[in-house]
Amino acid sequence: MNNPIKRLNVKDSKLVMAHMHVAFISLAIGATMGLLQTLERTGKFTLPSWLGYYQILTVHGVILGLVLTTFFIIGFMLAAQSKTTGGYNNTERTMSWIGYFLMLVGTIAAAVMILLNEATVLFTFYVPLQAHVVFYIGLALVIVGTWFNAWLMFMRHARFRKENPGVRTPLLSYMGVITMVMWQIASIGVAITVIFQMIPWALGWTTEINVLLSRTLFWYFGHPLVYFWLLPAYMMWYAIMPKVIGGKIFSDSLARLSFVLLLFFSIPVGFHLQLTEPGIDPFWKYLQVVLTMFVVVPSLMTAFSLFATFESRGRELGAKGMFGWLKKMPWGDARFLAPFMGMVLFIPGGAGGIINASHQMNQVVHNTIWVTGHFHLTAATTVILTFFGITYWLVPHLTGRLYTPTMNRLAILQTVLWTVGMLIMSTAMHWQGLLGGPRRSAYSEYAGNADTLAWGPYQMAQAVGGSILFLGMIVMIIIFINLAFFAPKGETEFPVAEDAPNAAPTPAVFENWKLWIVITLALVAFAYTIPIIDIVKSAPPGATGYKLW
Ligand code: HAS
Repeated sequence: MNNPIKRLNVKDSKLVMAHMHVAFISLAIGATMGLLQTLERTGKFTLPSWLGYYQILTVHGVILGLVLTTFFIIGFMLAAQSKTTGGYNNTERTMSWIGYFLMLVGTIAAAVMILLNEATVLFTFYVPLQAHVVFYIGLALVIVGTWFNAWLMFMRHARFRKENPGVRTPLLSYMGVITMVMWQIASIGVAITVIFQMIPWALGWTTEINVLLSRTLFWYFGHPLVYFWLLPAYMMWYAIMPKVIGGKIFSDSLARLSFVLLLFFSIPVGFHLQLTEPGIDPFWKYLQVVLTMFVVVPSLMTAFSLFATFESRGRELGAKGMFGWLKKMPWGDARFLAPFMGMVLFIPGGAGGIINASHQMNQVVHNTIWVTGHFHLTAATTVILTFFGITYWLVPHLTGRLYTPTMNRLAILQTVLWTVGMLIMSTAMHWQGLLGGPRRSAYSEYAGNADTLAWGPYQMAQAVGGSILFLGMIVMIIIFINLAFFAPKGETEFPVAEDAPNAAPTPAVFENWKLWIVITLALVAFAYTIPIIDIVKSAPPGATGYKLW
């Protein structure tokens, strides 16, 4: 059993902290851009002439959606694996450092191009919007950097199995490996479009590009991308949260099963983001909508498991009735409160996702600001509040400092600011979206026409929410800097939960990686082979924008 107080070895701690520094610098830059966007959209604030609306929108999306998340997730998963398997050896650590520097160089290259206004292509960098080639090379480096970390995690998991025959692998390491297997399979799609389509096109080697193929390869990756954000939050909910509330893991097998299902169903569903696009046969859209409904199931299993964890702990403490456990939870502990608020807001966030995925209803909300409201509830609240909840104990654990009561009070304030700010902003976005408000639009584009009046109150509400979130970001950065550099020296627990005493043994089949990978690839082949052949074959030769490369 792990000693929760025993610090991660110093070399692994430095590695993880290097990731955390990049993540929190990104938070500061990205959230500031978010504030500027909401202010611009009120019409009461004009951006300086050298800064474009779509430029800051690109910085916001890339730096928060791609950089913060990737660095935080890899840092957290490395920490979790190191803690539960006994740490990395020099070769494994070197692989991770190589990955880290590739990601860092790639991020800086892409960021410089965005700041020079040479890559104002939003976080989805869809063609035919074109960026400077250095932006695409930067992205390619980031992806390759993540692969180094994926392979290092696979190697460490395999080494644990070899060194501990017959022993069940640690749940956190298992979940990290599933997340990275999914990432490895999915990111090949975006790597192909970036390396074989976008880079030659940006260099002028090709003059035409198959837009639909590129978008399809992007969304083949784009849906698992959002699960790459979600799964580390689920790691915390299943394997750490029970310890934070003083309870036990409800079921190790159920947790592993839901991760295996998430691996199966999170990749072959990218068409649910392309439901309104011509050129894809409706049959394949329908099929992927059905598979999307399957991917909801492991999230419902997660909700069930969490309710069971909370209720079991509540009953241990004397709670009665269906929701009596609510009174027994450690509300004064931000390590609990922040992720818990993330879970609560995932209920409307997930329901919104099911609406999006329902083909006909998607016609109402697609490309409206409803979608922006959806991902601010899921990614920017559920996932990010969970990441903040992790930061409160992970950073002081790594730096050998204390998570003090003062920082905990600030962290509770931060949770309240983030929850309230996001509720106001995201509700206004959902509402405006239902009325047909466009997803991305600068005030300067429609100033003076009827929309100025129609959207005014909603955009004002979004600016109020955005300003509260900006305050929340400042509080978070203060907490991070304190825990990283100034908090008193001491020992902070790395909470890792244990099984319930009467838990049934976990079936050995969960380590049958060949089986899981073959099923995943078979589902991908089933959902994508024919439509991709169609997309390539039906590309009108010579028509601008519709050639293969
Ligand atoms: Fe989504 C668009 C469908 C989940 C992120 N999504 C997006 C975009 C992003 C995003 C970034 O089908 C925009 C992409 C772009 O730039 O165009 N989404 C879904 C579905 C789900 C879903 C079906 N999305 C997420 C998550 C995200 C995310 C998670 C980030 C992390 N999404 C879509 C669709 C679109 C889309 C369409 C395209 C829209 C368009 O037309 O453009 C599901 O996976 C959701 C399942 C979740 C649940 C909730 C389970 C609840 C739990 C909490 C339990 C709470 C407890 C506390 C225990 C079923 C686990 C209880 C306490 C009490 C006090 C009660």
